[in-house]
Amino acid sequence: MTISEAVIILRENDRFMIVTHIRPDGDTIGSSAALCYALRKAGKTAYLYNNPQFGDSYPWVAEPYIAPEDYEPAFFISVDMADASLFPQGFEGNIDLCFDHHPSNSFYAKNTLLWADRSSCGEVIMELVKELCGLDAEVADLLYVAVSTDTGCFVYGNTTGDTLKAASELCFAGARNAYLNKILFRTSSKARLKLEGLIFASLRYLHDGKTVISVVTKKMLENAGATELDCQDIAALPGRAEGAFTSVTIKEIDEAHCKVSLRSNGIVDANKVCKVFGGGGHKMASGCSIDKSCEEAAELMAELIAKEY
Ligand SMILES: [Mn+2]
Repeated sequence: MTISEAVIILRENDRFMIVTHIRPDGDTIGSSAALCYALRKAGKTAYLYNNPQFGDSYPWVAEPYIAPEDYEPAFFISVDMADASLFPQGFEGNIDLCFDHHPSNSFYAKNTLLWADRSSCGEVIMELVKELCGLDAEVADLLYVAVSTDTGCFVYGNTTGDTLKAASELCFAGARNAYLNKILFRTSSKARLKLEGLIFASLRYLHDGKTVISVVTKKMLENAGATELDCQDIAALPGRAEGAFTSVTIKEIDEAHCKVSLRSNGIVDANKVCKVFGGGGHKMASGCSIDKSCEEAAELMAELIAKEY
């Protein structure tokens, strides 16, 4: 389906309900809010389904668009959702139209507009908004949240010329890039900062520094006053060590269980190592659960990784 075809469908329908995915991130929230704003500007009634996890990330983005309890929608749209298993808690409807950028999209919706080569759904929704009502400063901010968060502020490997072109267009339309970058990427809770300090101070360097292991215990979280929300993306921290090929983050669940994230520069196959414990993912990023203590898990991972160099 093309953008123009999607716009025709949107113009023919009304009373939209836009659905974000479980554990909503900046892309699903920013893109949905932008679509909602644009539909309203085009004269439609539109709201976001009240995802119970909206409060966990970027609550200020979704808040103005959340549907009241008595709202009766006639047309359902999903944004940034690859599969119906990612419906938020409490949502059991069918989706009329899906906007997505995940190559793994399972085509669960009646109609799907999929741009699998784009960094974020924000890039897709931006083109839609341009045709529906044009970009203005308010929608540009929302789309900037989407595109910047899915690319780690234009740092991850999914950032392309198209991404930077989209970001440029958003800035010309009035997106407050410096202001948003400060809020989104350069501000952390005090607990998060303390936790990062504890993590960096306790990194273990093995195999001539090629392997870096971080063990994150419940005690460390307690000392930092950190909650689950303060732990987002901690698996990215040990890999920042100079000379690291492989980084392991082991998070304690209890004395006999832990969660392991493995990141690799490609020399060690992270997927192969995690499969030993029934986990998996990609060659450069994988995860698994191990029914052992953190210390035992650290030893096992170190042994397996050593064999791969
Ligand atoms: Mn996304």
